[in-house]
Amino acid sequence: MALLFACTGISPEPWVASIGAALPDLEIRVWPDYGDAEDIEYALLWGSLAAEMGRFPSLRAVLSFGAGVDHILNTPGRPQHVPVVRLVDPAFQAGMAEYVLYNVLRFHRQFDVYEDQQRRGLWVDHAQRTPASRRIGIMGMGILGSACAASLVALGFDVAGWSRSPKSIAGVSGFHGKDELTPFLARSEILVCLLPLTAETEEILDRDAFAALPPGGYLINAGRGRHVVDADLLAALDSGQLGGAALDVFRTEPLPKDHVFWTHPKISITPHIAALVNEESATATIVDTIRRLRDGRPLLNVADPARGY
Ligand code: NDP
Ligand code: OXD
Repeated sequence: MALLFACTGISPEPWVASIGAALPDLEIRVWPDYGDAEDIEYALLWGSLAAEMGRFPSLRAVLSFGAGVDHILNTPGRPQHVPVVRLVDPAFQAGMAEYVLYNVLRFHRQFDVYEDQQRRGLWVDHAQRTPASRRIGIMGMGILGSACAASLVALGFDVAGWSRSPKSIAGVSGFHGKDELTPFLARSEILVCLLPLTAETEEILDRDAFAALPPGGYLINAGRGRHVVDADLLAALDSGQLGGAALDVFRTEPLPKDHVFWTHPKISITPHIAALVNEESATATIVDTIRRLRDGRPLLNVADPARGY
């Protein structure tokens, strides 16, 4: 039986080497050279190949190569009976916390304004607020959102989180469900999106959401590009309702060269790098999942297709 590496845009060699070193008896095949389809028992998947998984009759689990599983669950034609396992790489939490802290501090301390002033040769200072007076809102209080919240609380920020179910997290004001979205947004001067992409969260960051934020608020989006209605974001930035946006994820990735986001003065862009997979820790997680399947032990971090994440 074999593992299929089916991750588009990711070089297979290091992963075949590291997983192979930990599981020397596991045969690893690389898409599209999967050989006899009946041999494929596990698939490591990233990108647009979820519908192809239907051709493997012995498939026991699909392992997402990312924390997000929208690329699998939202694909019609994927084998519905096969469990989908999220990649919960411990390195993601640290990486995402760094990305969020960097961007929160950039907006909080107005470094975006000072960068612009430098370009214009302006020597002007602006009032400095305390972290305790700055209200940060995190949409999505899961593994990544709660790690970011803890880092922001440690710096003294006034942090709130919004999730589907109620949460009680030290130092974080909890909001949950649709009814509490507007009051949550109304107190979020810097809004961080770390939601999974589901039918309920797609295009959640629209005109109404931006209008609900305090005027001059900021958006940091490291969830998915499809959380945002791009035209509404541009309108909110251009009207001044939003003071700036840091975007790591986009509807189309790579972001097309002629996309207006690239040159917008209030948008900063990173190429889906907020939290990158770490080869060592991600390999350990992938290997653990395969060992659990082999030993008949319960799987961890299985996505729930009904919830969509
Ligand atoms: P989790 O599944 O651990 O957490 C998801 C959170 O979102 C939970 O708190 C959940 O609520 C909440 N949520 C889901 N649906 C809703 C809803 N309809 N209304 C309110 N809250 C909702 O995910 P992770 O923290 O591991 O990852 C989050 C996302 O981050 C990924 O799906 C991916 O899109 C993105 N990501 C981006 C990366 C990057 O580099 N840019 C890297 C890794 C991930 P509840 O707690 O009640 O279930
Ligand atoms: C993601 C990831 O889900 O990079 O975005 O893991």
